[in-house]
Amino acid sequence: MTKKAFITGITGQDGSYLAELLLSKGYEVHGLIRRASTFNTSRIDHLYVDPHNPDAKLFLHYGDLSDGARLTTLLAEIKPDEVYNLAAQSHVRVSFDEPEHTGDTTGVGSMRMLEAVRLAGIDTRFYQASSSEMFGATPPPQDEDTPFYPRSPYGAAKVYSYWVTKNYREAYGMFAVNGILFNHESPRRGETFVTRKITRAAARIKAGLQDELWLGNLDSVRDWGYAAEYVEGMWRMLQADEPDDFVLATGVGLTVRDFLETTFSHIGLNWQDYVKFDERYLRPTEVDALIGDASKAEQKLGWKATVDGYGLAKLMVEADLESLGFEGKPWHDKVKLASWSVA
Ligand code: NDP
Ligand code: GDR
Repeated sequence: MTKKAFITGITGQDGSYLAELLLSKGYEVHGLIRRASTFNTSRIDHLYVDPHNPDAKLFLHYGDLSDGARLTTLLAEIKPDEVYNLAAQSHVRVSFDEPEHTGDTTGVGSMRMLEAVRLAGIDTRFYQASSSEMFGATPPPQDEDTPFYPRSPYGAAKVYSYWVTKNYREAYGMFAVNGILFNHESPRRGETFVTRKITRAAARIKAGLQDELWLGNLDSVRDWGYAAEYVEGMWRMLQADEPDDFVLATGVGLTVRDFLETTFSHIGLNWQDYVKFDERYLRPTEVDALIGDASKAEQKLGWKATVDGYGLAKLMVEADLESLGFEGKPWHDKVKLASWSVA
């Protein structure tokens, strides 16, 4: 029997890698997509097969985490074996500008998904995209037993989602798990997150297209891993015998400055010649240091990261350099442009 998966956030960084992984495992994949006035499928266009084709395995459906009735109807129709709730307003700095929207999407949106599973009366396994931002001010190393102390509307919304996921597990016996993932990046990372902002700018500087890079706090420490490896961990959490919560991390911490230094020196540049400070990129409250301990995932799921922040900086700047002819679509070398039929 072909397994069916439903992914919210399929157009995002993680959603695109997860869709690839599940398709490669023979799943039929259904994704939730927001209606927008411009195409927002660039990260998954390379997976496109015309849905009229009998070999099509990937299907998109309009919907939004703010619309609980739609989520319930969709899940009742599709009856997925696995649900991955990856959709969120995922930018921490933006969550200070849009706290209410972030609470509604990143927090209450998860509850709407859980409630949709319950109301649809389907037997499905549920993955919640929880975050190391929940640990916030609690110092590293952080693992599954570390207390939460969120430092942003985003972090607080993720704490709500974490607990409501756990509550549905305990209250309704649902196979519902939290993957507590530390920062993970890739050439598909959104351009306003610091790693991609740095690697993209470095490549453009090297190519003579840009001559400065404005950044905020360079002292914060992050544990950056590779997104393509982290979606494998998500999948493994849903294949376990019992529902449980897991940290995924590399265990290696770098400052933003370290990431800058690694990126620029890898392509023969000196970052001090280009980087300028802009206080607009500071957060009202910062998360100073996140370094994860993923021993539980290694022991129980056999999952271990192999790429750390130093490796990522090199991999990402090389990808950005390669893609300069394809501004904004760096992973598009093998892509056929598609026009999705989602209605
Ligand atoms: P992205 O920002 O790349 O993708 C977010 C996705 O959510 C997009 O597909 C976006 O759609 C969708 N989305 C946003 N709002 C809504 C909404 N109201 N209804 C439906 N869909 C919506 O995030 P990532 O792929 O990096 O992260 C995936 C998840 O994991 C997020 O929940 C994030 O908070 C969490 N996380 C991420 C980490 C990381 O380091 N990447 C670490 C820990 C947790 P659209 O394309 O239309 O904008
Ligand atoms: P983060 O990622 O907040 O950790 O959340 P981000 O890349 O935005 O920031 C990391 C660190 O870099 C500092 N920084 C800057 N950040 C941005 N975006 N832009 C800048 O110009 C800049 N200058 C310095 C920040 O202050 C911060 O300390 C990510 C998201 O993917 C979340 O969804 C996810 O939950 C967490 O990772 C784990």
